[in-house]
Amino acid sequence: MQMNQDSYPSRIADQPMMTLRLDPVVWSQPGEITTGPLSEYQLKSYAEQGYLFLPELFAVSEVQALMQEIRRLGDDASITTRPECITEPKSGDIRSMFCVHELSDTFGRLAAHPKLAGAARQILASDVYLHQSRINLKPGFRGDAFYWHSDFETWHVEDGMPRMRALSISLLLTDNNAFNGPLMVVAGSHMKFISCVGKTPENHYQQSLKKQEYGVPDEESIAHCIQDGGLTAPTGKAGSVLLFDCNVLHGSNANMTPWPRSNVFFVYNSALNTLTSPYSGQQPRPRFIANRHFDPIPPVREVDTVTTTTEPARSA
Ligand code: 6CS
Ligand code: FE
Repeated sequence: MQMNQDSYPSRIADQPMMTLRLDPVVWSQPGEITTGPLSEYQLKSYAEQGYLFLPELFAVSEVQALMQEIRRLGDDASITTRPECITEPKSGDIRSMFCVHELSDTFGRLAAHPKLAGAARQILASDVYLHQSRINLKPGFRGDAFYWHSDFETWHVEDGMPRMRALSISLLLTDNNAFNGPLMVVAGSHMKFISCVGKTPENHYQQSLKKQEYGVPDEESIAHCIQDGGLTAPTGKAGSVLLFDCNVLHGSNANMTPWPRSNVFFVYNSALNTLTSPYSGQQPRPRFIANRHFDPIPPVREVDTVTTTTEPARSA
C-alpha cells in the first residue's frame, strides 16, 4: 500500500465531487463500553448528527477565570505580536489566538479536562493529542464571518491528517445567541466528503485564517448537504460546550451586535491518526496551527484542571 495513500483527494480535480465517508464517526466497536463522560445516547446522537451540544457544562466562575486569562493575554504585547495571533482583515482586531494551550497554562490545563479530553478519548476510542487549539474572539461589530468548510479537508490536504479520527470541542466563553455569529452546523454533512477545486497557494494559512478561499466547498454541494440534513446554530450560555466531528460542514456569520462571541476550540486527534506529510505535497504548516508533537494528553483529575476565579461569581 502506498505509504501516504490519499483516501480523501481534494484540490486536485477541476470539478468538485462528493463521496461517502470511509471512516467511523464514533470509533468504539459496537457494544464496546468505552468509559467517559458521554452516555450511549449522546454518542449515538453525535454519530448521527456530527455534533453534540452540552448546555452550561462549566460554571460561570470557571468561564470568568478563562475570560480574565484572555484579557491578560490580550494586554500582553509580547503575545499579541506573535504569529499565533491572527487579526481581522478589516479592523485589525485579534480574530484568533492559536496554540493557546502553550501560550497559557490555564488553557493548557483546561485542554486536559476530563469533560473535554475524556469525551474525545471516548469518541475516538484511543489516546488523544492536541492537533490545534485556538480562541476565536469574534468581537462585537468587528468579528468577520467564517465561510462554510470542513476542517478535515484542510487538515488532510494541508497538514497530512490521514483519516477522519479527530474532533473539535468548543467551550463558549461568552453567550452565543442567534445574533452574534454562532457556529452553524450542517447536520449529517460529516458523512460525505466534498472534494474541493483549486490548487492550494503556498503559505495558504497566511490568508485562509483571515478569509478562507481555497478548500471551500462548492455551493451546489453545500446546498445539497443543507437540503439533506438541515442547518442548526447551537446557542447557549457561556460555559456550554459544542463537540463537532472533524468533517462536519460548519461556518459562522459576521458579528454585527455589541456582544462578542468568544469561544475556545481544542482539536483532539487520535494518537493512531498522527500527521503524515501534507497531501497537497507542500511544506507542512507551522506547528502553532498543526502540532507535530504527538505526545498523548495524560488523563488527569478534574481538580487539576479547574480554573477558579478570584472575582465573585455573578449573581444568578
Ligand atoms: O485551517 C485551519 O486549521 C483552521 N481553519 C478553519 C476555517 N477552521 C479550522 C481551523 O481553525
Ligand atoms: Fe473550522
